[in-house]
Amino acid sequence: MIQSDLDLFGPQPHRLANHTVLLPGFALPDLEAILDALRPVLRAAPFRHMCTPGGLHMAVALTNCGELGWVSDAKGYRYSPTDPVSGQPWPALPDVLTAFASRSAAVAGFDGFAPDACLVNHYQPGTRLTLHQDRDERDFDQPIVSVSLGLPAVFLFGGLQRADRTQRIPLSHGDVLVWGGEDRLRFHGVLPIKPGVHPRMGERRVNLTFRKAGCG
Ligand code: MD3
Ligand code: FE
Repeated sequence: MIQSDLDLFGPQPHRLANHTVLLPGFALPDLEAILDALRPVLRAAPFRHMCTPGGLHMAVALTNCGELGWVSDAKGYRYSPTDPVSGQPWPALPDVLTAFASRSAAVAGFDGFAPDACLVNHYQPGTRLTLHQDRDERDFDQPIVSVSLGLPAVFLFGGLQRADRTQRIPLSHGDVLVWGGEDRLRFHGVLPIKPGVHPRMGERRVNLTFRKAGCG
């Protein structure tokens, strides 16, 4: 088969590590449905800058939907069933988003993924996310699905030790990244977002991460 034939089927999945798969542009066909589902979530639980346990304001603004939402305050990082701003439960995870995350995970080789949490991160130009591990979830056997929207980003893909060397992976509007298994606890981060205006999303990058944060 010649290379131009492959292009007819769109960009192919790209394995970054044993259990990490990049699906370039996988969210693009569902983009408007995803944004429609997100709109009422953002109305009920607007983006906010949370405080770190160290007392600093996070550069990334965030919100959540689903049974559990990731929160940070003086007491630490954890998942909470309620939004600390409203005192109400987080907005439900829209079916469109649950189905999309599950389908993404399946395409990447993780069958039966049923997220109970969707963390929505909002980056402005200059915002970065320092190297960290995601370890506030209960079951590290479950994968995480991440959807990048808006301005492009370079993410840092590290190893299981903070000091391990990092790969730089460009992420574009519509890209979906799925990782699990032995890659679940890799250190990772996002370099400062370059200034720009995305034609659909404006002067921002929005990242959705779908997780199974609770038990059962
Ligand atoms: C995890 N978000 O919210 S997701 C986070 O783009 C977070 O907003 C980033 O890290 C964001 O906790 C990155 C993509 C990602 C990429 C590679 C990873 C997460 C990863 C490798 C190992 C573990
Ligand atoms: Fe993370």
